Amino acid sequence: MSLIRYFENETAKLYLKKHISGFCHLYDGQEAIAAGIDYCKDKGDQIVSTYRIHGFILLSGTDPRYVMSELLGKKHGCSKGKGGSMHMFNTKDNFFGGHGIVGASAPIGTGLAFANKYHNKQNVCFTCFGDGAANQGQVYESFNMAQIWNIPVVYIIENNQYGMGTAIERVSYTKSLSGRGKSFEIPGYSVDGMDIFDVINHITFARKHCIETSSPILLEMNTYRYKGHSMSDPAKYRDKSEVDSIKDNKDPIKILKEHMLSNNITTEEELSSIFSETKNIAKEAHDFAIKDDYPDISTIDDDVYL
Ligand SMILES: Cc1ncc(C[n+]2csc(CCOP(=O)(O)OP(=O)(O)O)c2C)c(N)n1
Ligand SMILES: [Mg+2]
Repeated sequence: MSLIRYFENETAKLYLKKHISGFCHLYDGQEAIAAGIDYCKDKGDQIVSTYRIHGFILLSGTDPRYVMSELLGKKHGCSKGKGGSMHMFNTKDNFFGGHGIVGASAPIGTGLAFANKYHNKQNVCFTCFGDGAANQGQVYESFNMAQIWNIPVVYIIENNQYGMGTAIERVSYTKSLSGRGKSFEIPGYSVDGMDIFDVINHITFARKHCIETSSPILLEMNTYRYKGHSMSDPAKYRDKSEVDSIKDNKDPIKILKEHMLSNNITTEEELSSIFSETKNIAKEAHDFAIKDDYPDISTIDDDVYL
């Protein structure tokens, strides 16, 4: 979680200095979800998500330097500098991106989970999308298919309370999204997405349920994004006091830190060494990406369907 946090700090700096252009959606605040899934996933389980993927691509095992280079459109970027913030993949390690179309991860994840079933693999696909995406039609087409074809897919709604610039109350008839699978009899649970233990407990349970019943399940992770929707969003639709209050009282890193210290699981020294190690990794990624070259012009139509 601290790697993601520091990496996003460096990303924000690089964006503000205009080293990064185009869309850039940060994940700080939501770290416990990517970290919890990463902790619980079994070998062969897949993950697919939206465009808010920096946390997932980092935890997939991709070198943070190559993630940062991708954000800058540089040569060593994990999508060769052509995908940017929204389109990063590590299919070798079962991270399937990285999709700019709101709701698109739902059918893709359902398809990946179908492939697991077809090949008799005891694996699930963790299929993430946002609260805004939860109002998209393709999500419900996916729910129907998943139930009728008994597909072991864990749907994860990252409910960070906002779409692009709209609070969930303004666009969603139901504020709680855990019941969104009800018409398809998909069981749904509401999770404190800021508490890594609640995330881990529910993911563990959901994974087991999927495998044992060969059927879908839905988890609503209640979370919060600290920055604007993307780096170009001044976030005027919410008060700074709201953000500050969540940072003070619900921050996932702070919660874990306090738990570990008060239960003597770790020491201040051990934690500060983890924090300085992850901070350095993020800084190295920053420096590497700045020094990296842009892709050669001759590669402009490589990997592009023409
Ligand atoms: C089909 C489609 N419609 C609209 C957009 C523009 N758009 C990009 S992000 C976004 C909001 C999505 O919010 P949410 O699902 O809550 O995800 P979050 O950004 O909060 O992670 C919208 C409307 C898009 N990319 N795709
Ligand atoms: Mg949202």
